[in-house]
Amino acid sequence: MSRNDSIRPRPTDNAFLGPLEGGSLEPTYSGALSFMRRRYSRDLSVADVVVWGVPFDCATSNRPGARFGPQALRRASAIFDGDPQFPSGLDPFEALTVIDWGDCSFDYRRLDQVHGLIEAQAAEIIAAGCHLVTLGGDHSITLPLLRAHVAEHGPLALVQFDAHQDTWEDDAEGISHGTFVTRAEMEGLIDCSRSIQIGIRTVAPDDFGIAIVDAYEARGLGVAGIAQRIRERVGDAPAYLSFDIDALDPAFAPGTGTPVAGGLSSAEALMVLWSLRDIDWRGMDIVEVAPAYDHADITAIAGATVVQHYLQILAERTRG
Ligand SMILES: [Mn+2]
Repeated sequence: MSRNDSIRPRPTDNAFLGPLEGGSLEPTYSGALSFMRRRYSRDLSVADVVVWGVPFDCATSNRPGARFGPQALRRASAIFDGDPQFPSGLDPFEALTVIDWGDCSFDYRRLDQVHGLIEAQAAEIIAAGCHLVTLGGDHSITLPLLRAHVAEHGPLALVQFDAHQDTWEDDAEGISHGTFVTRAEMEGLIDCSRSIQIGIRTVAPDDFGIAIVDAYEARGLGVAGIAQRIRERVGDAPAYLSFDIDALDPAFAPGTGTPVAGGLSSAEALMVLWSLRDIDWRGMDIVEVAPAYDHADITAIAGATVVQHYLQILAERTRG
């Protein structure tokens, strides 16, 4: 190698320039930070999995700020840039082609249009045969995401990690991050008899027959017990994972809009998720990451790791 070769600049923006599969030697603090350093692309013909952001938080009841969630999750995910990953020990991108689609576009002045735009853009990605992973955003966005997934797959079992049931009364006219389950039940999007919520530690008026493993019960059951309850409930039904970061205790996820003490640890939640490799996942979202209340990226790192585990699960499934 000549001296000139050794000082020739290497591309640092893998998000635009790098391979769609394989790793990157880029620093985790430079360049355009796509999710896990995947290529920014809208070429759905090459992608197995599409990660995108929905930076919307106008349906929050308490502290806003989840609109900054996608950026924080991407930044925290840069450390997971294509090397073998824990716990599979394998590089998920050897089995899966993952692109970062960028963010959902909508006009913040037209609140009544936002859910329709989320649904339409999600539907386009899903109809192309891609598995969709969404970085939120507040929990209201799960409603249009479910509509888009159900149009393709039929009604889904909902596996919801959350401090809140999100089953408050809803007249089907407004949008709220506390009623996406109510609306999903009203619209027949979820099979409540196959659905389950984990980490609940608030009380809402209705459960629609959805099974609940509340946070204290979860602590008593332990990781294996929680995972068994989820597997027994969901069975072989096609399933959607909605992970509200406030399922975690505020000690593990302070950066969220409606924190509640007494939740899961990040290790417990990640171990449960990793135990669910045999569930027929059809899509997922991670919601309510609000970095303005975060400290040392604790919440963003936990959220990015949830998605990193989910991508490893999809990669394991591809490997067979
Ligand atoms: Mn929620």
